[in-house]
Amino acid sequence: MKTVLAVIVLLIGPAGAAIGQDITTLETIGPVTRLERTNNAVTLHCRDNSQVQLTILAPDLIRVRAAFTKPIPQRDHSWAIAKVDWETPHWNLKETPDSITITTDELETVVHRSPLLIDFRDARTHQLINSDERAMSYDASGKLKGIMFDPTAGTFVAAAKKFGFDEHFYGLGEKAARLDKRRSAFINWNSDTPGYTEGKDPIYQTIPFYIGLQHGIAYGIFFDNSYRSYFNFGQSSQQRAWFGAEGGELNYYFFYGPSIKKILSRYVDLTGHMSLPPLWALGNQQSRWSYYPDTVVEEVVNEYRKRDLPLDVIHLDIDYMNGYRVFTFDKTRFPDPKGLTDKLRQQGVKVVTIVDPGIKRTNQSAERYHAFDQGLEKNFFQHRRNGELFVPRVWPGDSVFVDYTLPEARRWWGDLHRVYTDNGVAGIWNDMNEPSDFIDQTGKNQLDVVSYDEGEKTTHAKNRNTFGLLMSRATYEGLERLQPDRRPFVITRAAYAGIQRYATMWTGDTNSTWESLALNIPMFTSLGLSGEPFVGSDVGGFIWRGNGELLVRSYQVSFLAPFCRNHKVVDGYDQEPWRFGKYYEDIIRKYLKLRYALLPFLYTKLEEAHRTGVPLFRPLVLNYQNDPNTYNIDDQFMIGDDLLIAPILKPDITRRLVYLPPGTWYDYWTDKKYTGGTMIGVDAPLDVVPMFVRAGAIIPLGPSLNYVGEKPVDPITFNIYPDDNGSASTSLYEDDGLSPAYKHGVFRRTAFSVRRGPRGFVVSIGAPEGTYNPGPRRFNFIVKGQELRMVSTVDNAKTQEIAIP
Ligand code: MIG
Repeated sequence: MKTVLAVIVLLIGPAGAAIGQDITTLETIGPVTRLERTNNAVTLHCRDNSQVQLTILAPDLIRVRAAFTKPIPQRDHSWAIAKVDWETPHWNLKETPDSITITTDELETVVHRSPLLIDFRDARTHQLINSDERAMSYDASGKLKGIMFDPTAGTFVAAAKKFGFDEHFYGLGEKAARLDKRRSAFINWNSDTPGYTEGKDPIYQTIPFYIGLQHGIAYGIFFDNSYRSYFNFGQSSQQRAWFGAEGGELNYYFFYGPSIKKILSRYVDLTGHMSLPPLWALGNQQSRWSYYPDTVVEEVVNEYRKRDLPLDVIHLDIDYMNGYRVFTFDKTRFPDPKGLTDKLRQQGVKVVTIVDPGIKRTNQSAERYHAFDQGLEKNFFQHRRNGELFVPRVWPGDSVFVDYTLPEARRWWGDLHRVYTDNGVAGIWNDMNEPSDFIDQTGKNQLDVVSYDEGEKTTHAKNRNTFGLLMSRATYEGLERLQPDRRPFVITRAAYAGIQRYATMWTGDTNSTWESLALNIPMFTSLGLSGEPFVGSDVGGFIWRGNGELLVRSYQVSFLAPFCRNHKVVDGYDQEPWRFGKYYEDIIRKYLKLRYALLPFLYTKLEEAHRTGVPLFRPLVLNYQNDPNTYNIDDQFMIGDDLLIAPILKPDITRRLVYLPPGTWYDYWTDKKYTGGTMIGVDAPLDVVPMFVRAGAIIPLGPSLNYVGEKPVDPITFNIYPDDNGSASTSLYEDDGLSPAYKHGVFRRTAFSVRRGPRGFVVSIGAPEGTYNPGPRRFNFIVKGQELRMVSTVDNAKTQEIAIP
């Protein structure tokens, strides 16, 4: 027995030991002795002098904050939170000798006094949604110090919840894992992990937010703690799901659905809505580590145009710089950056440059480097606790990092981007911001680095996971100031919750393997369930050598991902769409063209994500949360409510099974109808990705484009897929695609609905919402499965009906 145990421990290894840590050895919070009530909160005083504060933010949102053996601290700050001024909803409080109940219109929170256990129930049905398995815990006697990553970080705090026999877990941001996180465990500690494969953990980002779903009823928990954190969804026990962190507060927000969509909306109310990127960010993008000199960049763009492949953006990786000095251009490779961006812009192509956090340390040489000199003079760089400048080693060699927790440093960093905007650069790609350090990738070398942190002067333990968020924020706010009439486009690798306010993301250094491709889907869908809708992955994979088949199948996933960028490592085989021959190139062209045709649809869904937090790239469970068949589907996804895609994720396969949820579905390619609620077998030769449209949908398609804005979006073709009653509906969102004016109502949202009339069909176009006027254009209406079509020039400034005879 002993040897078996030893072998298991060896197999799990030290990381496993930390994740699987038995938190039942920790001390628990004392029983409630009395309470205090304010306008929006109840503070519970405990026998051990601990306090728990329950704040009622919305009928479906309660914050739980615990301080062990001390009062709730006055200071209350989080980089993730966007909204603090909640309008307190109606609520009431009931006390009995055993419990305290806080009731809103939707949620009933019951606190048992001894031991202090919290239950969340549906206020209408009193059904239990989530409950504490044991009282909130803390490591009073330092039992976990030995296995903590940073024993100086603070005291380990944890909350344990009962683990549902049929409970499923979603979200948790960027994890190299499947969609349903049931029976697995994770660590959050932003890490540079090139070539990661499924199971590698942690990777680049920390979004400590998850959604639990049991019997169709969903709740959310956002553990807003940026320390190294642990989430365990019944990995090795059927008793409990728990989360904890190596320091900081036990501070979490509880969201009640019951719908996942409602939880996501609340989550972005709390942590911020994604701002709309420019519409061209939805265009096709091409990258390489690295395209240089300028003539190679032009050659790639020319090749795209010559081959009739759409392209909107080309990325310049680290070699555009003068010796990896951020905010400079290499004078030989890029003698005239403005001339280059002007020339590319005439071909409709925008340039995005990479910007890393490492600023080359140049004080020991005679050389002057403005970014280093200014930052040093202003004292904006990170220091160790002993006052020494912190000198990590990254691409420029010995470097320094900015303390982005300093507001003035963020402003300075943002303003440094003038060299890019002045040179016509259209977007910024933030890499390496975990922050990566070649001296030591674990973070151990940075533990004594102190950040200003609003005057708290805290160490790396607290600030590592928010570094990428704050760097992106400084970049975004800088671009906003430099070009107030343009929407910033920022891409980041590392992040913390709230990142959607500032940056889009990509999933870092994947492999050109089928396994890596298959991971795209659960990663994109999970990110969407974590408040990050604008996601993408290097198309074709980053590391190792791919081939034409893999590249085609990869485009068949990414042509519908918000961020569609082909990118490749420095020493890898070329991977642009034409590199494996005409056969593959022709198929890739078909999908890129389809993406551009679908832009009116994709942009409408992107705006929905901005406004409601519901992502466009969705797991089936988001649309069908009452259908258990969807709970762990990793190889299919949906775009909005209407498109279902079942890509091929293995080589040499030309047929697969597809699950269609209940309802009627149309095959996108053949219009053949299927009845859902079952698996069907479909053919998928290399040029076909199985794709289905929900009956009742209308998919708007724009004209064929080489790039966004090449010509007016005219005509728009509405493909109508009537349901069994002959009805269908959609809405179309349009704006100028470039400026922030949409925030002030300068957009047009039009509702379209179709019904079966006595003769043919009738399209009703609703009165448009918003002040943006795209002018008259031609609308084509095609009723699928009926061979009916109608072309009409429409100025949809008013309500109207059009008959399709
Ligand atoms: O240490 O800038 O994930 O996309 O090409 C590698 C070079 C640094 C990592 C990024 C990758 C980029 C590469 N970077």
